[in-house]
This record gives sequence, C-alpha cells and structure tokens, in this order.
Amino acid sequence: MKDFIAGLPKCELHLHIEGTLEPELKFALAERNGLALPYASVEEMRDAYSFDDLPSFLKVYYEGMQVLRTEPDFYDLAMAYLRKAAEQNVRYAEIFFDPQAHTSRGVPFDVVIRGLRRALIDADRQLGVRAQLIMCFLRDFQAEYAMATLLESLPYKEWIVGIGLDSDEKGNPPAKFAAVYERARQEGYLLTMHCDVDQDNSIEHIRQAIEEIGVDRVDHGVNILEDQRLVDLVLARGIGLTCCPISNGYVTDSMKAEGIRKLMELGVRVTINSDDPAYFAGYVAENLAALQDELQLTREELAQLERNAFEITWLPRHLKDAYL
Ligand code: ES4
Ligand code: ZN
Repeated sequence: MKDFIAGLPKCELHLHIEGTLEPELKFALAERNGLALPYASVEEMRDAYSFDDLPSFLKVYYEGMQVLRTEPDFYDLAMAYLRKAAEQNVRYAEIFFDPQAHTSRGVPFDVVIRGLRRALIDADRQLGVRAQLIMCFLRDFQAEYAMATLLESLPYKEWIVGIGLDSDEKGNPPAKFAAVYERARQEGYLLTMHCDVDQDNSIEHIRQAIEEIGVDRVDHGVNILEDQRLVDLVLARGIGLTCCPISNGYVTDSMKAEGIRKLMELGVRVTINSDDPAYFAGYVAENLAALQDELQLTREELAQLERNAFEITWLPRHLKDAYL
C-alpha cells in the first residue's frame, strides 16, 4: 500500500508555505541573515515543537518564520517544498502564504511574493510540478489590515488565484471579514477560509463561511457532520473540504479519521492535505498513509481522494481534465 500511495498522482490544496520550513533550512537562513537561534541543533529545535492546540502551534510557527527576510529566502523555502512535492508525485499544489506574518515585521509584500513566484516558475520548468498561490489573511489581526493587504496585492493579482483566512479562530468569525471577501470576489479572486476542527463555534463559523461569505471551498470543515443542513449545503454547492489528518491529531484529540470516512461515504468532496508538514511531521503521502492505517482504505478510495482534489482545484476546466 505504501508503494501504491507513493505512485499515486497527488494534488495538495492545503499547505502553508511557512509551515514547510524545516529546521535544517531554518538554520541555514539564520546563518545567511546573521541571526541567532535559541537552539543549538536541529534536534533541539525539533524537541521544542511541542503543541497540543492551535494557539500553542501558532506561537512556534510565527517564531520560526522570522528567519525569512529576503527574496531568495522565500524562493528557497518554496523550492524546497516543491522538490519534496515532486518526490512524492504531487503534480499540482495550491499554496497558502501569510503576507501579514511578514509585512507586520517589516518584510515588504513585494519581497515575499516575488520569491515565491520565481520558485513556482522554476518548479514548473525544472520539476514538472505546477502550483498556484493563495493569499491568506490573519484572522486575529484587524479586518482593516486585511483590507489594506488585499489592496496591496492588486498589482500582483495575476500571480494569486484566491484568498484564504487562517491563524487563531477563537473570537475571529468569518463575518469579521465579510467586506474583505466581498472586495476580493469583485477583484476576481476565488475564496476559501479555514474553519478549523473543533473550534468553540465551528458550526456557526462554517455556516457564515458558506451562507454569508459564499466561499468556494472550506479548509478543514470536518465539523459540518454535526449539522445535516451544512452537509446538505456542501453537497448542493459541490463545496470541497481540505482536510489534514495529521494536523488534526496535533491540534485536537484525534486525526478525525472516522469523520473523514463519513464525509467520503456521504459523497462530500473531501481531500487529504498536509497543512504544516515541517511541524506536523508528514507531507501528503504520510497523511494518506496515516489515514489508510486508521481506516483500511482501499486503493480505489485513496484514488478517489486524489480525484476529489483535482476536481476542486482552482484550475481552468481543460487543465483540470488533464489530471483526471
Ligand atoms: C494553521 Cl493548523 C492552522 N490553523 C490555522 N492557521 C494556520 N496557519 C498555519 N497553520
Ligand atoms: Zn491550515
């Protein structure tokens, strides 16, 4: 089964590029930028990756990305991920980036996006992996800052396929960003957002995302299972869910494998992704393997998960069909 998973053509739709920063590259970038790290070795750094919920993870995640300063840093980060993706037979990826996590500490938007964009072009040519960028706003910052970031992105619109919303969900409902999402839609961006697993108001947040904001996808979203009306809505609109089993195991009590099985049985377009693989110890192949271990999925079911993913990509129909 490991070989089958390895050989399966894959699609990754929920991947934070800053969450792919492996300790080895973190050390290399710190050195290049003349920065000191509070760890003596890669092992010591990995040992400090202890989290059991979303806030404790986010603290380590934002701390870690401070070594990213220059255009080549963002290029190297994305290229390292895309090499890993190519090794795992990922043919296509939609990659989240968090511009505000960088602009808020003085790194210009232009530096971030140029580095990422250059890597995407090189990976397409050199590795045969196609990818697009999704710009995420940090939901624990003010909506006005998200709007300013949206406006700052407009000169680069051709390089960004859509927008997302991530970071700490507690007290930061989708409705807070209604105006940002409305403007993004007018500008031609496609729309997704995180509705993280087992949040205080998961059901209400998912309802707002779908009914009030009108998102095209939901990131995570497993909690729709607690409300038949949401299941019906997702099925009726063909909305895809980007689930991340190993990540779920880190920020909640389990991988939510049974929930993912149930979603598959209901015919929801559920997909399997890696979220922050450098922190959650697993790229997309490891996520598929972990889920397979738990659910004894058949080859056909694993292939269906990847077909779901290619089907809900934000590619034009003819390019989608080439993968299906
Ligand atoms: C994230 Cl797991 C998760 N949840 C919310 N925001 C995030 N940003 C990066 N990983
Ligand atoms: Zn995520």
